[in-house]
Amino acid sequence: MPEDYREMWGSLGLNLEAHDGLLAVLSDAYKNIYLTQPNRPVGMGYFDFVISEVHGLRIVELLKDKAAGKPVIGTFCVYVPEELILAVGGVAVGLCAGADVGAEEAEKYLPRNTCALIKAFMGFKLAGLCPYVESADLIIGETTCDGKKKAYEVFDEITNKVYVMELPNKKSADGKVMWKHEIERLAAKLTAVTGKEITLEGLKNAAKIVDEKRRALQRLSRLRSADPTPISGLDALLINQISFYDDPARFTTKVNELCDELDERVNKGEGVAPRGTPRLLISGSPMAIPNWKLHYIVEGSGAIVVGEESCVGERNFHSLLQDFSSVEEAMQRLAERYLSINCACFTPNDERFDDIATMTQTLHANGVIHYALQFCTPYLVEAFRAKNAVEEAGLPFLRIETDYSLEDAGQLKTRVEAFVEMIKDGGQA
Ligand code: BJ8
Repeated sequence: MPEDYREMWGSLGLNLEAHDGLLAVLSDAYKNIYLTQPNRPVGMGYFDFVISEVHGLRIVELLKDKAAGKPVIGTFCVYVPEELILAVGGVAVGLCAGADVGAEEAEKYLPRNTCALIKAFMGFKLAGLCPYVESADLIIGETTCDGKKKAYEVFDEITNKVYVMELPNKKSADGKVMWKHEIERLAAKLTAVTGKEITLEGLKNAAKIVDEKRRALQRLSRLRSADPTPISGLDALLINQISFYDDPARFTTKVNELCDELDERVNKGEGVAPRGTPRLLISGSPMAIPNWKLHYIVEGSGAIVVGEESCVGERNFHSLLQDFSSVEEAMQRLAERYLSINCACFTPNDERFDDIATMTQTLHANGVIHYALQFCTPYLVEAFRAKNAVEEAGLPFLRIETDYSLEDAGQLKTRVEAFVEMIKDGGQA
C-alpha cells in the first residue's frame, strides 16, 4: 500500500493482524494470476491500481463522502436499484465477497452447507476484515435464495444496518405489482435514512450515471466478440467486479478509455490469444471479488472466456433504464428494468436460457461452462435445464460445482482441459 492506512482500519474496528495477512495473500494471488498474463492492454493499469487500493484509497474516499453527508449504502444483489441510492446523494457499494475467509466464524451462525458467497460476507464481517461493511450506513438485502434471506436476519443482528427488499418468486402480474411497491418502499426508506426527497431531477442525474456505466460495460462485452479477442476473460471479470466498488463516473471514463484501446486492437486483428482459440461462455452463480478461480483455470487450459452470463457480468448491465418524465414513471421503469433480470431464484426462469443462447451467438462461443457454487440450490437445479438448452443448440456443456477453496483446483483443471480438447477436436460433451 503506498499509504499507511492502519489508523483508518483501526478506527473502523478491523482486526489489523488478520487484515494484514489477508492483504498479503491477495496481493500475491493478484501478482500470480493477473500480472503474469501476456499482452495485457495498457488500460488495465487503472484497474490494477484500483485493486491495489481496494481497502485503502477507496475507503478514504468513502469516508470523505460520509463526512460530506453522502451516505454509503451496501448491497448484495443486482436487483437493488443503484439509481435510487444515487438519487438521495448516496454511494452504492457491493458487499458480496469471493474469498474463503472467516468461514470458521461464519459457521458459528450458519450451517456448514451454506454457499461460499454467503459464508464469505458473514465471515469477512465476523473476522473484522471488511472496511466496506464497517463504512456502510445502510445495508440492503433481498429475498432471493433461502440462504441469503435467512442470513440477512443474522447479519442484521450483528450489524443493525440491514433492510430487506421483498423480491417476488414469480414474474406474474401480481409479482410485478408487488415489486413496484417494493421499489417505492425502498425509495421511502432511503429518504427516511438520508432526509433527502427523491426528485425527478435527482433521478434523471442518477439514471444518466448508471446507464453510462452500463453502456461502457456493454461496449466492453461487445468487443469480446472479436476473434482474436482483445482482452482476457480474467481482465474483463475484474472490471465487472470493480464496477460494484468504484466511483461510477470515473469507472465509466476508464472503461471507455480501455475500450478505445481494444477497438484499435480489434482493427489491427490483435488479441490476447491466437485466432481460433476455443471460446467459452461462463454461466451461473456470481463471481464476487476476488473469486478468479474458474477463469484462471480455463485460461490456463488453452481456452479463453468471452462472456459471463452472471450477475458479475451480463445480468448487471444487460439493459438500460430508458427515459422517463415523472417520478412515478421512473418508479415504473425501475420496477420493469430490474425485474427483467433473469436469476435462478425465479420460477419459471426460461428467459435465462434465451439469454445464454443470445450470448453464445453474439460472442461466438464454442461451449458453455455452467458454474454453480456448492449448496446454491437455484443454480445447481437449473443447470440441468441449461444443459438441455445448450446441447439442443448444438454446443458442448460442462457443469461445474465448486466453492472458494483451492482444494479441487487440480481436479477442475483436468475436467476443463478435457472439455477444451474435446472442443478443439470438434466434438460434443
Ligand atoms: S440476481 S444470482 S446476486 S440472488 S450463489 S447467495 S443465489 S445460494 S447470489 Fe445472486 Fe441476486 Fe440472483 Fe444475482 Fe444464493 Fe446461490 Fe449463494 Fe447466490
